[in-house]
Amino acid sequence: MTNAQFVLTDLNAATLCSDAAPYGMIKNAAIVVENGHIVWTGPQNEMADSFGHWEQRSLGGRLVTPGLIDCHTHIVHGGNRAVEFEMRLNGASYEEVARAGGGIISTVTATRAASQETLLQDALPRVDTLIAEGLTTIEIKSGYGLDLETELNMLRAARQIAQKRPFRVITSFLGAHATPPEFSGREDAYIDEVCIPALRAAHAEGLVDAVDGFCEGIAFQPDQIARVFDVAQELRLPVKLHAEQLSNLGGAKLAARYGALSADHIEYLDEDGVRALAVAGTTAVILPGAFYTLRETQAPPIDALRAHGVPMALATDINPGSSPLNSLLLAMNMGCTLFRITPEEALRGVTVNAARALGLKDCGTIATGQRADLAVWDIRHPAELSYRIGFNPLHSRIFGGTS
Ligand code: DI6
Ligand code: FE
Repeated sequence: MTNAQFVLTDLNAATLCSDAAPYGMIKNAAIVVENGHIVWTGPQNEMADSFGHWEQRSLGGRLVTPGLIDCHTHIVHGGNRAVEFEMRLNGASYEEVARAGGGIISTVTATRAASQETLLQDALPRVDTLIAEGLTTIEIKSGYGLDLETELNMLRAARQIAQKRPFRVITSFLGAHATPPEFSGREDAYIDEVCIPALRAAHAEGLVDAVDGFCEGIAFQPDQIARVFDVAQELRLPVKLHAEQLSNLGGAKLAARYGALSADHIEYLDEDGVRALAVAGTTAVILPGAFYTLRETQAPPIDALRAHGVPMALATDINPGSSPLNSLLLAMNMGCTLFRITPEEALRGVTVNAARALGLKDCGTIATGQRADLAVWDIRHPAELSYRIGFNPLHSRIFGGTS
């Protein structure tokens, strides 16, 4: 439904705007929308009379939150790794799986073999599942091409999603995700000859909103990531980093040095790293789907992040290997149960702090001047979003003022 001016009435709004009331909750609220943006919100009985002449849409006492934001996904990729999953559960070792063509390189092979159209068509059902959960913004990474043409194709497919669906897409260039077989043992050459030229080409085509990397023993060392980040800086692109997922290489400190938007995974982050994130104003993105799939036992340092006031975001990390988790609501539940974050932290993690992790200032809360990206829920209390497992109480979604 499109109408340039309307008022949502009879609702409770979890605005996430302030810490004063839990969830920034406004009971018996109204939200006034004009030209795709929120122009007023507050208690309905305080609404100016002039808005009373606009179209009124009663939400029957439902709960409204900002549209949800998945700030870390690899949702565009070729093929899947279900057979590998099955092989491992039938007792195959990691080496056997790798010899049979499994692992991240099997996704690289499948992604290279796919056309841009196939990448798009394969991603759309996954995207639709997220939209049905009230998401209005998604971040999508490259990183399964690892050659110039395929990295660009992934980003083009990601951008196309925003043309096919009412969904905002933010892209991250993740050329420094893994070393492709043709550069095996020559990581530096891969960074210089493929990753950096691909970043420049993708940027020139307007395909890059941020630059990401995977700083890990099995991926790239801090000095290699730094070379990519130097180019990001030159291109005036913000950076973010997969840091401290499996070990501590000082990735968070590196990210902080570059004023990163976010440091993601961070199971092995130590207190020094937390401090560095706090000083830099970098958001910590926690990804319980990968923790769960890899049967990791070390949880991110939630207490230290809280103590140092580091904002926490929460995302799916949707990818065909370590996190085939296609539900942000389930990620919220997992964040609470596996990492002991609170339901309020989970909701802030997929709204206001997810926006922060993407450098977005016009979404993630319900406030005057924000985009009218809203999710309307058939629930009474916002904790219900994190509490149930495998249940989707979405009533309706408003994207840029359109439902
Ligand atoms: N972190 C991960 O867990 C993966 N990539 C990353 O940056 C795994 C990707 C895959 O297995 O396909
Ligand atoms: Fe990831």
